[in-house]
Amino acid sequence: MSRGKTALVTGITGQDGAYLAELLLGKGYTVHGVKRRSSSFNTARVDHLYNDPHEHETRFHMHYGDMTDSTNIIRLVQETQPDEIYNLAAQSHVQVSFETAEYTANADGIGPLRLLEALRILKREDEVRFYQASTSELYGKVQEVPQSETTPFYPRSPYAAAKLYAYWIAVNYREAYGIHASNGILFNHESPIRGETFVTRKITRAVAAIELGLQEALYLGNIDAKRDWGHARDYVEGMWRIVQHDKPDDWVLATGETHTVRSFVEAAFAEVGRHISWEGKGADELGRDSKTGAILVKIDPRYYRPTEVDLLIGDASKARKHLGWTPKITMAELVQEMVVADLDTVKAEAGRNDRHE
Ligand code: NDP
Ligand code: GDR
Repeated sequence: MSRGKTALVTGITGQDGAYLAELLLGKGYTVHGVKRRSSSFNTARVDHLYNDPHEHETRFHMHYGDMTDSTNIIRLVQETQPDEIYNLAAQSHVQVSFETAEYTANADGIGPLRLLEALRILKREDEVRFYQASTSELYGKVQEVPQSETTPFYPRSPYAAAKLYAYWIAVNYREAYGIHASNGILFNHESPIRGETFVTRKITRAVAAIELGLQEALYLGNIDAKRDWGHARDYVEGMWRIVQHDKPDDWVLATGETHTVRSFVEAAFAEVGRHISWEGKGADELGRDSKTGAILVKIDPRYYRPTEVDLLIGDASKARKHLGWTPKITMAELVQEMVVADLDTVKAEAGRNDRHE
């Protein structure tokens, strides 16, 4: 167990930030998380870390910050004196990046540059290890499968283009200034605390709401897209291993399995005992409950993306060999955990709404 290290984690209020904070606190780290000022509460995923009656409270600190604010970033690095920086902050929604392309470039592309420059300005290039949250979206248009560290990139969204800059600036600062900067090229990873507009969570929430009689149907875009889905808990363990590795490098973390959005839908409904039968094509396709005939899934072309990433399947053999990392949670276990959690969450929300009526 590594004791006494200090980590600065941007994006602490997001899915990965919460799992990573938990992991690092468990390993004895002091964790400084960066959160954005928001007009409503945005710390739900990490609130339990404050409330831990044991020692977490004194080793978990939150600071206001934003990836678009250079002076703030320099000050945070100076004040927290981290041994390790995990840059997880990003406008991380691919479809939203088509609407907010310039902001996404600023936060996701120039943001990491600001952190790396802070290390130079503060003359901490030799003392701090840097993790950049890179992504399988870099592969974009299919060049080869499975995708590995040597597969060429072909970004298909403003998000992926911004992350491409971040990837290469991390590589460049490693080569130019000797910074221990590593990229984790992570394939999709999900959990019960996944953001509600990503497709897996949108599906599991809808399955719960339909099962509880609170929603009629689920509207989706391209259900033929294929993704390599793992569990966030496994992937934050991989991030930590990447940073502990002596040599800074670039690493794929993936399960090596791919599934369509359609099959995720089927698996999620199966958790509540419903079987989906499909009919029609393209935007007219429907998913029916094969017992009752009720239409449970409809296509809404508004969720189609201007350019899509059709197929992701990762080859994580380098991480397996050199980091000893393998994902432990299967997709079936992931789907089950998410549906069970959403049945509870949606029920609790409905109860609260009833009391307010
Ligand atoms: P989330 O969207 O759940 O979390 C993103 C975090 O970044 C949130 O804490 C958010 O704050 C914060 N953030 C957004 N914009 C800014 C900004 N301008 N300044 C400071 N903080 C900001 O993402 P995940 O946890 O799923 O992903 C973590 C990282 O990994 C992201 O960089 C993502 O792009 C990348 N990634 C994710 C994968 C996945 O499958 N989950 C796969 C590969 C890469 P707030 O809560 O206030 O919105
Ligand atoms: P992705 O995740 O774009 O892979 O990026 P998302 O869950 O948003 O989409 C996965 C696939 O599902 C299709 N899809 C829909 N997606 C959403 N969000 N909503 C829908 O209604 C819907 N219907 C079909 C999409 O078209 C897509 O093909 C995630 C993010 O976490 C990124 O930050 C990260 O870098 C990558 O994973 C790896």
